[in-house]
Amino acid sequence: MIYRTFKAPTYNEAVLKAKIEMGSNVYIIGRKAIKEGGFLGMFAKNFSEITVAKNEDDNNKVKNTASGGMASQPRNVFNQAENDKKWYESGILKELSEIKNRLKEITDVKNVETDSSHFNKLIAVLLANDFPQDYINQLRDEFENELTVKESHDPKVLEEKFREHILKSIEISGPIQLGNGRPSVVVLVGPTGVGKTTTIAKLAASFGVLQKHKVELLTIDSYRIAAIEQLGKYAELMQLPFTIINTREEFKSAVKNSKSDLIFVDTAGRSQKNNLGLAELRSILDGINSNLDIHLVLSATTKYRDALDIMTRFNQLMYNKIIITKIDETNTIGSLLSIMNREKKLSYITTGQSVPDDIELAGKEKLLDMIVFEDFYAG
Ligand SMILES: Nc1nc2c(ncn2[C@@H]2O[C@H](COP(=O)(O)OP(=O)(O)OP(=O)(O)O)[C@@H](O)[C@H]2O)c(=O)[nH]1
Ligand SMILES: [Mg+2]
Repeated sequence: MIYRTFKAPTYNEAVLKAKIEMGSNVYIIGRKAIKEGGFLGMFAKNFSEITVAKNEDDNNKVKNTASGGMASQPRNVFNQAENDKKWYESGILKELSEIKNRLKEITDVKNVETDSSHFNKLIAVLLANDFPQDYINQLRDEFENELTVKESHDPKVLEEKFREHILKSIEISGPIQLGNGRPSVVVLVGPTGVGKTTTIAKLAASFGVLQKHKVELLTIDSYRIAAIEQLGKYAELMQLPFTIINTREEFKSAVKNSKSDLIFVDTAGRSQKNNLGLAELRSILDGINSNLDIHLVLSATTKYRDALDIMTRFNQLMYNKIIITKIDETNTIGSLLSIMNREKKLSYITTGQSVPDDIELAGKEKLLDMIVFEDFYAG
């Protein structure tokens, strides 16, 4: 056997290259997607690399034919059959045929046809659900390495594999935990207008009023009177203690002197226009170092690139969880699901403006059910 590898921008081109150079009797025994070039892991180009094998005998036949040797003579069918019989009896032909079958098996297992019409339909579904192209490319690579040809033509398997792929990157935190002995300090951070204050009101109502835990509210949004009034009104309605925090020392002593089970901390939306920068907020939060539970609040309506940017920028606040708000305002959550990672656990989702009703614990299945597969099985 002769083995060689070929690389090309697409799988089909790599196969074509192999066939041009080695003839059409080649067996594809391996296949992988690779990335090359780029800078700091970005802008790398995708290539498909295949390993092919060819029987050396086939090579000789080609050579003989080309040089006008024996193989170019009219074949004596009887002698050929005799020869085959001899070869078979000597066991070599049998061994060769076993090798061929084994190669075919390997080729079948590894060669997912990601240009199958069902795979293209899956891509259409993902695009319609707002999954970004980067994510789809990554999924295609994974499917190419993991699915068999048969699986790539089965829409049920494709949907199932896709769900598995998404689930791998989502981690759910479960409900907010009460501190043991000391209060849990739950801080909501995020861009402007995503629903931080409204979500704090919903959580405070759930834990303080419905579950009757000892809850108090703090706000570090001290620059905006309207913001203070907004949370103050909720605190008054629910009869919960409410304190305005201006400095790290005030934050430290409010937490230290608290007799509550839970402290919810509202913050001002952060953008370039905001007076209180992320670093300043970090330095206030650094006043305490235990029982701090920081949730980044992201609106489901955020565009993919913006959401990526927000997640990166807010990382300096060392948030450990994510709340997705305004799920009711969008039909597609692909862009947000595509950037989830297991380090930042999803805690809650909010589904409308109504306090206290429109909030739910985040659940993987619930999120996956929002992906519309409507046209996938049609036709
Ligand atoms: N449709 C919908 N609207 C919501 C949801 N959550 C909050 N809102 C609305 O979003 C708007 C902004 O909410 P806020 O709670 O003030 O947002 P914020 O993040 O505190 O805003 P800033 O403090 O200005 O950064 C309000 O009109 C809320 O009623 C939700 O789940 N769905
Ligand atoms: Mg607010």
